[in-house]
Amino acid sequence: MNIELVELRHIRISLLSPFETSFGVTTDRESIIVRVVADGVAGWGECVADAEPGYSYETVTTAWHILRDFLIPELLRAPLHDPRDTPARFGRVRGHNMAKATLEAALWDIAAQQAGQSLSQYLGGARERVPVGVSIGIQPSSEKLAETVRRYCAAGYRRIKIKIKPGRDLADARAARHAAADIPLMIDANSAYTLADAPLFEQMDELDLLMIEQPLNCDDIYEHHKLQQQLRTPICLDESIHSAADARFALEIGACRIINIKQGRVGGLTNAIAVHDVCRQAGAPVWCGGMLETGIGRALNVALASLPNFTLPGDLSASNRYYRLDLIDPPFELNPDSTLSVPAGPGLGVTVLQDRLDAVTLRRETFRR
Ligand code: OSB
Ligand code: MG
Repeated sequence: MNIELVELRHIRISLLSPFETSFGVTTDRESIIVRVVADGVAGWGECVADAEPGYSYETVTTAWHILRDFLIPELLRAPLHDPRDTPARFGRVRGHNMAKATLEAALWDIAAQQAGQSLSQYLGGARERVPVGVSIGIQPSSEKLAETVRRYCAAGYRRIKIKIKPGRDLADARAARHAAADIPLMIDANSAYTLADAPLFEQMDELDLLMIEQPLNCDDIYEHHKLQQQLRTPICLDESIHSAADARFALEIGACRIINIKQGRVGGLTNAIAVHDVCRQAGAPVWCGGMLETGIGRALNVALASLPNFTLPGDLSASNRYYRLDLIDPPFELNPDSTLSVPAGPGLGVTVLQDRLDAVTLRRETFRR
């Protein structure tokens, strides 16, 4: 691949409703959309870093800096044979996984198009529809939460995740359990607790949850092992896992039984596949996490989630769960069996709507070889 051009856009797009987690509230999603042209073929990528460093230390501003000053010059320096070579190519930049993943995403889109395949086919995907659920932010009250849970169940989502934070956690989990009745339910704490909260999670054990996602701090893999020993409910790690080595370590010491894979968090699709493979060998299921992506990032996630060990429903909801007007055509729609269809066209298999993208773009910078 001879990379000719890279274009960055800082975008801001309003969510249909605010999304609250233990680390903050998002009303407008800001991110970076990248377009790469190589050998005359254009590929797209979306950066999952947010405007604020609540989930990760990376932000739109740090990612822009790392992309502009280090990663893009490195990419334009010489041709690249395979998107799988990207992590090694970026090896001299420590961390900044979300910035790295952005460019790698566009390179995968290009490579799949050049091979005349959908990204899912190109990756060795095993299914045409991927099971999905919905991630519900913290609501104003437990009653409002129950109402929201019922609304999403009625819309056809057959796996519900609720966000929790210290305070109303147990009441919220109970209200959601009651509202979701016979639907698989899980909670996501986004690192808001410590081992001293083990008694709270022991009470959660009685709610028959599918899993408890990232209860403790992102650096606390060891502490998660202590908590997992005290619980029947599987722990799933999200923020703690930045590489295949992290995944292997966490599974070997029993810090979790499930891993949430986000390609942005682990530094791109190549590393995401490596995490998938480590988990598969260890007999641990994985699922595809989400970061409130637009359809551009979602199309990549859906292709990733078509790999064989993604046996649990992902945080990959329909376009209309997030945005009034998605940036792609066709938008993602929920199938009656609580799945999203994997796009079958070449590459990402979706068309980026230029006028909508222009309408949400705050700034833009182009780089040429
Ligand atoms: O922890 O999984 C998370 C969104 C932003 C940041 C972190 C998380 C989330 C979600 C939303 O849970 C998942 C989605 O995109 O639907
Ligand atoms: Mg999470």
